[in-house]
Amino acid sequence: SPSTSDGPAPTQASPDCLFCRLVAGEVPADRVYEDDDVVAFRDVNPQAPTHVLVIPRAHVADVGELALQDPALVSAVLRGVREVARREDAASYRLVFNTGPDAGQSVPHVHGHVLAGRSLRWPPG
Ligand code: DGP
Repeated sequence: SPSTSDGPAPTQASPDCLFCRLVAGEVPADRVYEDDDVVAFRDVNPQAPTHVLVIPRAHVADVGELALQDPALVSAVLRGVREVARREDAASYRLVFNTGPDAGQSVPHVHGHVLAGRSLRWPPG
């Protein structure tokens, strides 16, 4: 395996993972898009008029691990992001993958934040 992760294989749901439970329907979510590979749902604590999280159904800790373990799934996540932006009628949006605790990653299941619907400042806090 090219992975250095100690975590589970990317196709196995992790029973203690909040976002795996959300994918399984055990945690309610306001889904805006889903397909065979990804689920997109509104963030519970929105930071913009559009704030949607796009996640792979498979459990992978962060976007770097996803790139190592399943590059095609990175593309699937990005296509999901594009589809969310289209459905939200967002010509402009910001895509954020907080990675690691010092960057504010609080859920260790990779999630891209799609932020839109207001003017977004740079640099982010
Ligand atoms: P991060 O801090 O980058 O790991 O982002 C995690 C995001 O997940 C945070 O913005 C809040 C959101 N979140 C946490 N728990 C839930 C949940 O149960 N449902 C939904 N919809 N969002 C959640």
